[in-house]
Amino acid sequence: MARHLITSALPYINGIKHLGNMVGSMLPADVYARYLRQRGHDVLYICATDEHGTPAELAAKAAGQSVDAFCGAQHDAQKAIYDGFALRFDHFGRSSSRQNVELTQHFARKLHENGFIEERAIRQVFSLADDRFLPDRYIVGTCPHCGYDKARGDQCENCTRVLDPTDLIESRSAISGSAELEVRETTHLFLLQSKLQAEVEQWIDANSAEWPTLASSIARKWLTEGLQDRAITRDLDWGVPVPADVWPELAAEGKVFYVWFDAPIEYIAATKEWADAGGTDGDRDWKSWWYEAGDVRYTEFMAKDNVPFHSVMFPATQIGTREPWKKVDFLKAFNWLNYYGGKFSTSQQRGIFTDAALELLPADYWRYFLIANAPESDDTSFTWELFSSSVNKDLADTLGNFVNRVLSFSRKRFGDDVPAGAAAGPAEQKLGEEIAGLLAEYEGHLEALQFRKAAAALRALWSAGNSYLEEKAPWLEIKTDKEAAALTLRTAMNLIHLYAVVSEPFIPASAQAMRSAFALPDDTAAWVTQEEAKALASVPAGTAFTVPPVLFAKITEDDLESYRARFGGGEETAGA
Ligand code: B3M
Ligand code: ZN
Repeated sequence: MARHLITSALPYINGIKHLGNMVGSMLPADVYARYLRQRGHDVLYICATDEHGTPAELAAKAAGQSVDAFCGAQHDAQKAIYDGFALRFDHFGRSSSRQNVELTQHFARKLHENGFIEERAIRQVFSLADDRFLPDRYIVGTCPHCGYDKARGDQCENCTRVLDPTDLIESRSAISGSAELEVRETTHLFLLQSKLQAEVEQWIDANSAEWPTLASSIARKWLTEGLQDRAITRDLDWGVPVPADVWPELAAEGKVFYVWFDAPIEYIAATKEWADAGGTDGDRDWKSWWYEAGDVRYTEFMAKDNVPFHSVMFPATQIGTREPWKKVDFLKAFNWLNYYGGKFSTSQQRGIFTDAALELLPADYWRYFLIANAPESDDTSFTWELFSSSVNKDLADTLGNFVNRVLSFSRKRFGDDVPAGAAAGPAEQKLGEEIAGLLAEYEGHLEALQFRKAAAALRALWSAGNSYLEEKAPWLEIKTDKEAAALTLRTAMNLIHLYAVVSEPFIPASAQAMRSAFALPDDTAAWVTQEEAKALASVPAGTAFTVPPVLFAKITEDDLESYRARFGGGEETAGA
């Protein structure tokens, strides 16, 4: 059996993430990791905060903190939220770790030894007032094409034209607003990606056949346009320093690696962090997951804007080391989740942020909704109306109500133990066949990382229970044939147990509540086999049970109104 290595794109440190960030990376990765663990696979799910770069520096400055203190606090804040969402990382690391510094420098040394790094002098804008070089997007001015006065040095937001900072009229620093700018010469390290183009192309040809089209088409596009050599250092105080043994002058000038150079290396370094944190248990062999790891299947999760770095640039970096680093086997990419047709926006605080979401409702509501509506084949839109109808219909009515109705009715009529009743008949046999078929479908979609389809199959499993119950109508059976009613209830309770087991990847807390309704001391089942699905007899007659509190509360019209008022809704649909 293959070992499964799973990573989700590293959330950037500069603030709390919104639901769009969550659905495109960490949440589906967690669902997949949970599923594979339940199926008995050896799984390692790694994520971390991405902590370097100018935005981190500026956010720290805005918060009046040192970058170090800011990142520490923000890491903890993000981690607490992800715990709240029940994301079960094996390790949630930090790209500013010692391990990542060492490994990033190692990668750079190897690339240098193999002739893939070159020093080049470039001309860059320096701000006297800020006493620093400015990245292109921190230079603002008037667009020479359309006259927009807040155009950035890399692009004009208004007319979308790509710009060079020197194109701007009346340019000034976006940090201080100062117009005292001058162009200075500075030396940077360049990664010679052009020399790696052919090898990356070969690797893509051999490995991307089963990737989603969204991912492979982006990779192809970049390769067709041709890989450009790329500056991998920056003049910043915060980042992985250039190793002094190889580049003494640059190190003395305080150059650090560009955030996108060290961030993907953190996937590996975070695995080292995990191993180092494991003390003496000896099992945490980070290297076997990443180096000459032929038996490992590596799956990455990310939103589409991160695909170029993961499909082309990071593999180029790995290939250039001439070391046998594990490269991605399956790249699962997502489109955007929009908020009423416009963008979720961190800078404009538009949409729903993960901390606010958890204040409103338990994680399972969000987990289910987001995965069931994941933007897999297209962008999708969050609306409160869609959210509440999906929670009310699927979670409250179809699943929650079934669980509650069955258990309360049985307790009222037959007491605190699962009743025995008649032997299973044709209706139960038919139900078992149906459940087994739907379960196989569900498994197939999860294996194929088709999350919306998996959610639909799960919903169909829940619905099948409802249809069975309506058909058998134990509340009528009880009037004429107690044994028949007991059979129906026992079968329905077995469905509840099956739902608890197989729904866990989506709604872990509710699954736990459903499962612990039954006093089954030897209940270690991680998954349900086809035979077990057909038999629906894992919970035998005589098992004691309790009725759990209502699993999912319905979202009312009043709730809806207050959510809309608090978060803004349909009125601002322009694509801001
Ligand atoms: N931090 C994603 C972002 O901030 C970026 C991902 C890094 S993955 C190595 O958009
Ligand atoms: Zn313009």
